[in-house]
Amino acid sequence: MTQPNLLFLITDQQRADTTEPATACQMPNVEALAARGARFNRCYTVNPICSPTRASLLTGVLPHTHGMVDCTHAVPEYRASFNADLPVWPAALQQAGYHTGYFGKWHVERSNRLENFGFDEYDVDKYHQVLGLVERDEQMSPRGVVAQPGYRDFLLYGVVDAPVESTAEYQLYSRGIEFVEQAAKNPEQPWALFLSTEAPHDPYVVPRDYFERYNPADIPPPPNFNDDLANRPAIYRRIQQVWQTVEWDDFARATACYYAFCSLVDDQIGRIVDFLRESGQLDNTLIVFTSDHGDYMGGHRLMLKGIPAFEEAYRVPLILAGPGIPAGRELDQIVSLLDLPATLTQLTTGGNFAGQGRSLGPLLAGPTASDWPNEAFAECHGQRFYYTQRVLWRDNFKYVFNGFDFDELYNLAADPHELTNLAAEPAYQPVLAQMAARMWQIIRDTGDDNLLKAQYGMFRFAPVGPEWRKQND
Ligand SMILES: [Ca+2]
Repeated sequence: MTQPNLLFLITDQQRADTTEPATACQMPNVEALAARGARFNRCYTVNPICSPTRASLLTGVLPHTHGMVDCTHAVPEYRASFNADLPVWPAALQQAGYHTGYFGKWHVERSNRLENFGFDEYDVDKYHQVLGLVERDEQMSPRGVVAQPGYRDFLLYGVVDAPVESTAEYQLYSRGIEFVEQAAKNPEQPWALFLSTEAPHDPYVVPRDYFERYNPADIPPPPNFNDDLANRPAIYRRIQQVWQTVEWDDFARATACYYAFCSLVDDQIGRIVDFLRESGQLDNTLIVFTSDHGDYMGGHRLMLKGIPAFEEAYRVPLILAGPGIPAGRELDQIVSLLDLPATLTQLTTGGNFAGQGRSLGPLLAGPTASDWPNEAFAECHGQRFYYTQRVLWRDNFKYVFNGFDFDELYNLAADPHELTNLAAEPAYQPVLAQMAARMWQIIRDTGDDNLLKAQYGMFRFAPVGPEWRKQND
């Protein structure tokens, strides 16, 4: 038996609950993967937007370490610049003898020369659009746009009369099937294939037969749709203003299109899994399904993602199936996308990949791993506009350090929809101090000097400072 193949499937902007049993979103092929593998119910991204997360997935280090702290296409180099000297785990697979391919959305760095990152074959231009404000001239009905004076209309969703075969997602997966078909001719060499769809990123534009799988009238508003964001940073309310004129029925149509977009991707996943089965490769292929960040989709009366640090944007799907993965396993421990490089290097080549993440091996191996550090950490450096934000999840608590406003603290067990900010509650000051102290420890351990050295008189507003642990141990 050769080393297992790796099929790494990543979508863009897909929140975790679209793949969970309670959802109205239909992804039966992903559900089947979860049934014969493991689903992580609390996997967090390291950043709520594309490039910082994607560069962390490649390098296994936090955005401040790899330098791509904002989106490749949206900001000048001085604002976000990838450190190309860092080791990347696909290169470790290639060096271990894997035949490697990457197709679809990249957005890790600006060279788009993937031969420099361990890929034998790639195409990162053909299967996605240029992001930002997308203008499309097809006829759409229905079609949803958000209009504001002096801004170009923002296309949110649309339904087109076009066959699935015309979509970028269908074509991307056809390319992927070609790759594994070729690879099957050389069964002695393992392969690693990365397929990266732009779907279900906005605008949620879908063929009509997918839209018709959903009835917008059946989609209820999320429990936090009416959150007025009181006692949260003022910028959250300012962003919420963008959506004030959008009524729930429009959110519901957007949600139907979003779910339809997820279902369209799911059909493609079914195609490649069927091909692996027919070509006798399925049993020796580790399949990973995940996404780079989520989408509010009406949560907190927001859409898209960005500086608000709520679960809708940060919790992502993570499903693994194949060799070394126990079947039907549901894991509730807190894990991070930062854990994937070490995990997948270990599960494929058996080797180690150094980085700032952990291997999920101990969680996958045993029924319980009581010494698992049940925490995740994320950092946000803004999105076009500058902000400084750090997010720490530890057991039931979530702490958000906001360099631009006051902090947030949530008890996710008691308040899963994040309606009550506990940061100013006297009873929670010890928890707040512990969370802030742990944040500083991670900042220290990962060399985030920009924050660690911010001890000048103007910056001293965290609940406790970076020296607190030293002074209190
Ligand atoms: Ca993205």
